[in-house]
Amino acid sequence: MQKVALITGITGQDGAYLAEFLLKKGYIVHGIKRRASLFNTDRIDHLYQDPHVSNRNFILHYGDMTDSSSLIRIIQQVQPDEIYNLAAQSHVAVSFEEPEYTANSDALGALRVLEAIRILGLEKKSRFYQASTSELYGLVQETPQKETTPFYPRSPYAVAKLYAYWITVNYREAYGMYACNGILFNHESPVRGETFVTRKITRALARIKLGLQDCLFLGNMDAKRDWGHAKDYVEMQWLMLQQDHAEDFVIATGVQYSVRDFVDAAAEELGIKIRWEGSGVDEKGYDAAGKCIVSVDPRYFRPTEVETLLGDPTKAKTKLGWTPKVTFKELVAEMVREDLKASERDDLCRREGFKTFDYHE
Ligand code: NDP
Ligand code: GDR
Repeated sequence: MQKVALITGITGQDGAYLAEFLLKKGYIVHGIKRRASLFNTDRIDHLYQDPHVSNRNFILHYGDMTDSSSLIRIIQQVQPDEIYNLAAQSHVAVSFEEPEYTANSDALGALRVLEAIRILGLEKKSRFYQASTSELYGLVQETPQKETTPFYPRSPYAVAKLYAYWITVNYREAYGMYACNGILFNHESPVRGETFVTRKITRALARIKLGLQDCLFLGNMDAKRDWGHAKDYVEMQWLMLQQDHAEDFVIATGVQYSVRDFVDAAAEELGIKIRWEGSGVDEKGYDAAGKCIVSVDPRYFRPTEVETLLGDPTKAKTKLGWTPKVTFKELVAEMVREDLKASERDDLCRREGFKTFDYHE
């Protein structure tokens, strides 16, 4: 029997990698996408199957994490063996602008899926994965952070995810459901959203290299993160649902870099050497010709910042056989390579007289 998986957030970075991974494993993959006024399926277009074809193994449904009725309907129809709850308003800075919506989709959204499983009597059939986050550690209480490290969330996003974390634990304990949290540290890829810092850097530097953009504006250059590759991390999401008992796991590389280190690494891939001057709000980066190509803009500072995160993946290594395959340098190189290709296309358009849009966020 083919296994059936349901992925919320299938149009996102992880959703796309996970869908591809599960299809390769022979799963029938269902995904929930929300209605948008433009197509929002760029990341999964290569997996698309015409709805008029029979025996499809990749099927999309309209739904929303804020709409219980859609979630119950889809789960009833799909009868999934595994549910991966990846959908979320996932941008930490945006969560300060939209705290209520973030709580609704990220905290109550998880509850709605768990309740749907319970209401439909699927507690023993549908295994549940919750996309938990290193942001739970926020103002860190211990370094490196592991499964037992106390949480101290520092944003509406992290507080919403804290609820989702504990409601997952509670449904596991209260109803005997196979429900687990993957506490994933930052993971990136060429399809990372353009407003997360890594992709913002690789995209902007590639555009600067080709003369499509003058300067990259960033916030806190001293923030440190434990960055891995999304492709590696989705495999762990699947493995967590293949165990005898549901447990929560930290997934991280155990290596930490600053935002400035990331800029330097991306610049190096492009053959740009940056000379740094100043600090804090006055920090600037100059290229060999003395042109300012990186500048701090306080608009990107967060009301409460998470300064440093470093994961200890020992439990995942021991129990899941976790070894991250992609190094930091390889991750940066892949992201730069893909953004350079996209910038070359934009450059071609520009030279042919078409205007390309330079959106700073
Ligand atoms: P993305 O932001 O790339 O994707 C989020 C997905 O959720 C998109 O498909 C988005 O749809 C969907 N979504 C957002 N709001 C709703 C809603 N109300 N109803 C239905 N769908 C919705 O995130 P990632 O792929 O990077 O992350 C996946 C999950 O893992 C998220 O929950 C994130 O918080 C968590 N996480 C991510 C980490 C990372 O470093 N990437 C680390 C730790 C946790 P649309 O495409 O229409 O916007
Ligand atoms: P994060 O990722 O907040 O860790 O959340 P992000 O890439 O947004 O920020 C990382 C760090 O870089 C600093 N920073 C900037 N960030 C952005 N976005 N834009 C900037 O210009 C900028 N300049 C500096 C930030 O202040 C921060 O310290 C991601 C998301 O994927 C979450 O959903 C996930 O839960 C966590 O990772 C783990």
